[in-house]
Amino acid sequence: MLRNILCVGLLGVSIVSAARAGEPTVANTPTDAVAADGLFIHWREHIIDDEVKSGLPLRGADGFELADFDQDGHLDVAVMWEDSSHLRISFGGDDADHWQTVTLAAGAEVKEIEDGAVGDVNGDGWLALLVATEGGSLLYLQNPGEGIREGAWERVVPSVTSDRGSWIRVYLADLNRDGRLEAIAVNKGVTMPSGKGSMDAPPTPVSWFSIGDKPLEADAWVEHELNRTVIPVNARPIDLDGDGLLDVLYTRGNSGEYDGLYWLRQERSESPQAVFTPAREKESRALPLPDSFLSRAVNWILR
Ligand SMILES: [Ca+2]
Ligand SMILES: [Ca+2]
Ligand SMILES: [Ca+2]
Ligand SMILES: [Ca+2]
Repeated sequence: MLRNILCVGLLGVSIVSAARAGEPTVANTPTDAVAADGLFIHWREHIIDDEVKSGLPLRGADGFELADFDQDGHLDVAVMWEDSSHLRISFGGDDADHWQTVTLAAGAEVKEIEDGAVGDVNGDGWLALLVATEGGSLLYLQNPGEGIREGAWERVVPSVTSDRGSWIRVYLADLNRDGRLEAIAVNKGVTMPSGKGSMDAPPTPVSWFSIGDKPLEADAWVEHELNRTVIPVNARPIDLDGDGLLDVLYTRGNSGEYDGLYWLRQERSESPQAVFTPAREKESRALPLPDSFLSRAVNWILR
């Protein structure tokens, strides 16, 4: 045993000695990667935001969204720090090492913040943020135009998203092409610290929300269910067939035989049609048909 310890100890010393002696490491090995223009490719890291730079115990950077929030011609990065419950924006500039970072929200209102979406929700030309928090609700933060970097963004929790358990994904898209954005969000329901917990949960919805002209009013957000499943995780607005009409692509998991990949295709018709045509006549507990809607949900599909 002592001999083994000595061997391991000596090996450790020898590795350290080799590194100190300038032996090649993965990082300092000269690159042999060549771009199409004949130049060699290598990488240089720059710190945008972390605990050392900010002085804050930032933990668990998860989602991020890119946009030029202050319209200065440089991309900025909104970062969702899930474990420490921070929403911060780093404003870019000419210098790769110079970023101005502000905290937009921290603590209970962004508890376990997971995901975000960017869009000009109120139509004033400035990009806002809508975020989903696993420990709370959706939170809308409106870009003030003036004082963007002071972090004084007005905000609201859409009342229909309160007390619903965990929200895990959110998107903004103009589903009906009227020039106004709608939100698409996934209500996971149960909270699962560290990704662990019981899967024995009631179905919860994937929904879209009409927002109205005054997004800072909590009751302006009206929910419309698209789907329910046990612990839903993702549903993305995308024009899957390129016909100019946004569809919703979603995965349904944790619901047994009805798990799968589903395409909710948006269709248009000259005369009114049933708002939703399910793929099967009989569905699972994961997707109750319209007579079992939540009372606060209004409709499955766009009006
Ligand atoms: Ca910018
Ligand atoms: Ca705006
Ligand atoms: Ca719209
Ligand atoms: Ca389409």
